[in-house]
Amino acid sequence: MLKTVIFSPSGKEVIIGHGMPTVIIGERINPTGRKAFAEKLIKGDLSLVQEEALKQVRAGADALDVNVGAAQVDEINMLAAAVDLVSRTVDAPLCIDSSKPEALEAALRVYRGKALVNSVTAEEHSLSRVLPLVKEYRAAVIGLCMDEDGIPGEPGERLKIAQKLVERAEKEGIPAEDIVIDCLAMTVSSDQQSALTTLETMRLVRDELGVNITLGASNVSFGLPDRKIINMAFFALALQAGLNCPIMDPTAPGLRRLIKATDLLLGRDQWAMSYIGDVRGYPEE
Ligand code: THG
Repeated sequence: MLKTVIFSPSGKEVIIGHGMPTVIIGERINPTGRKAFAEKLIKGDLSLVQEEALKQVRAGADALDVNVGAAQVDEINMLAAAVDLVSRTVDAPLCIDSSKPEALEAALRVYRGKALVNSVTAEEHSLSRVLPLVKEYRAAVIGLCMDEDGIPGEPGERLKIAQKLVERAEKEGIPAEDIVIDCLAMTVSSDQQSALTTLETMRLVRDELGVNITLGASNVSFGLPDRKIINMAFFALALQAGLNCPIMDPTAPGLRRLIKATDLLLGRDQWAMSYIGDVRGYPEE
């Protein structure tokens, strides 16, 4: 099993690995679905970015996803500015999240730690543009299980895409330990088999490739009432299936504690140190 090491500019490391405690990547620096957040970014106001960075680290995030993508936002300048501000505000490694390679590059240029680049797909235009950046800036990268034909419905087909991502990265000089695979969660409101497909894909990717696994897991409950209980049930299943660095909301009530409890039950928490530390650190929850 492979270990992915990312670190902040001060050198604070976060290690992602199967059998190890789950790494929480905070998702809240993201204007998606948040009008006020997007409006501030359009004006060049990064106050909410800074606020969300502090709030999430205090809530137990191990790393932070930074995404400033929204209509009318100058993403090339704003992503670099946000990455710089967040890394001066909190001591946690960053996951740099943009669909625009130019924005990823500008942000990687200012970042002095080892980042996780979010993301590359198995589409040729993405592989050929993003992998050289990951190599040049000595980053790690999230590979999405999708290609020119979209996202396959079969776990075996998604595994083939993950294999291709690892092979292409290795050809580019990026070791498999620096590839984190996103098996992609879709909502169960439109297809009730979709969560099972994601779970089965994660098992295959872990057992066949040994690489680390992320997921934007809250996608699973879109369009349904009482989303938090669906997210929590899915998390417990997903952690057993191989998810080890979810992109999630660390401030969601109960979710971080559920992850610590599940890690303990899955033998990922030696002497229950992480679970007990969590209860001591957050006695109110
Ligand atoms: N995989 C990878 N990266 C990703 C995703 C993924 N990055 C983006 C996204 N998916 C994960 N991040 C978010 C961020 C916000 C929300 C969901 C996923 C979200 N926001 C609320 C909304 O839209 O209603 C608003 C939050 C609030 O105000 O509290 O749901 O899958 N690799």
